[in-house]
Amino acid sequence: MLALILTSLVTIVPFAAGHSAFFHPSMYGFNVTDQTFPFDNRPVAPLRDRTFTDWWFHGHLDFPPNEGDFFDLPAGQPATAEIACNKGATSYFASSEGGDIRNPSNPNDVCPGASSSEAYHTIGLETLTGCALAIAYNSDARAVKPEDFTVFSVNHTCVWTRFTDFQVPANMPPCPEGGCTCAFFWIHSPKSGGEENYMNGFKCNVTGSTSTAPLATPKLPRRCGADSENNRLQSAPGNCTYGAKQPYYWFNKEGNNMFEGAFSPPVYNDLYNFLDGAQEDIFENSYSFMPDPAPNAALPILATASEPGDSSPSSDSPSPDTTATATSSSETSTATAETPSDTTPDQKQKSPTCKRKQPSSSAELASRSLTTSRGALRNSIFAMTKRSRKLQPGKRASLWHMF
Ligand SMILES: [Cu+2]
Repeated sequence: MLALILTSLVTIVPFAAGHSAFFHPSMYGFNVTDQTFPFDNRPVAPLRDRTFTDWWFHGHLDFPPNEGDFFDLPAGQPATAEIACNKGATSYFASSEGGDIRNPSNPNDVCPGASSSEAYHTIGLETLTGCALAIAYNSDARAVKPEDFTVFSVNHTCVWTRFTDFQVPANMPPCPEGGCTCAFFWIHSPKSGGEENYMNGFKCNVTGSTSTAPLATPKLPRRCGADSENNRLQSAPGNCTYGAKQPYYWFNKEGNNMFEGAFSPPVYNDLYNFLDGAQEDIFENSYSFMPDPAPNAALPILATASEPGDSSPSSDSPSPDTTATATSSSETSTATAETPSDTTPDQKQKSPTCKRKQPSSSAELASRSLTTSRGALRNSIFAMTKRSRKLQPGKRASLWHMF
């Protein structure tokens, strides 16, 4: 009987077994293999229940990139990263212990031979939760502290494609001598796998700067968006953190800055006021008015938002939409969402199995099976989400009434 129940669970919720990481020669730990540490500490190993030194920079600070290796961040343009479940699935396969495992029929395959739930902890487009790049204006990674990182670019459809564009804000100032320190962050959907953080540090450099205004001091993001899973059908724009925000440090033994439970992980999307694309409002001069967030707080005013002839921004649209307009070019960043084919021969990934949570209630199970069985609706829901983002918060809910 138990076996029967387990079998049906597996049928409903695909088993999640894979992890993904950012790969580039500029990263810390680029040449770390499963043999380097006494345990598998490859860049793709998920971070959870670790001590600070074990999760911070993935424990890879002693494995810096070679002199002169930087990940370039062209101001106002996309920086294309490679994300994969195995170094062998990236352009850097030559230094991977398993050699080239790229999918010849799909260059965007994040994890050749694996299903999407295995590779990216998603059961479809609607459970992609986004990932982020953060920056600290300090060339010395060892001197960088967690509160120094500011998220400057988000990709909501991460980690769906190997080549992932991160739009760089147009006003990014130049880095100091020796470059900046950056990191990739990702926390996946609670619907496809257990609690996991991902962090890969790397050396980066802003190119083509046209502004010298520094970044503002980053603050903690706040959960303020519509959250139907928790019966919050409306967003609370006044309760959001605007401007420069820190990345999430979650579910480790030490150094956490977010304390959400296993079924409500902090994610890089509208739920925490992380718009898709470049975070254009992270600078000291981005806002002319910035009240403390609270459910009924007044909305901040973008310094660049008011134009001659505009009605008073404070009485008008909330900042999320103002900001969305300012960053609308980032909409083009989203890579084509296509399910990678799983035709490649069985490619054994060395990733340890992710612990998958059991659904907490039959109601949740029902909603999961509903989502998975309505594959045809997926794309339209995804499109609705994108559309909903551009609407006034008050009007967003009405979009969803048909569901
Ligand atoms: Cu994983």
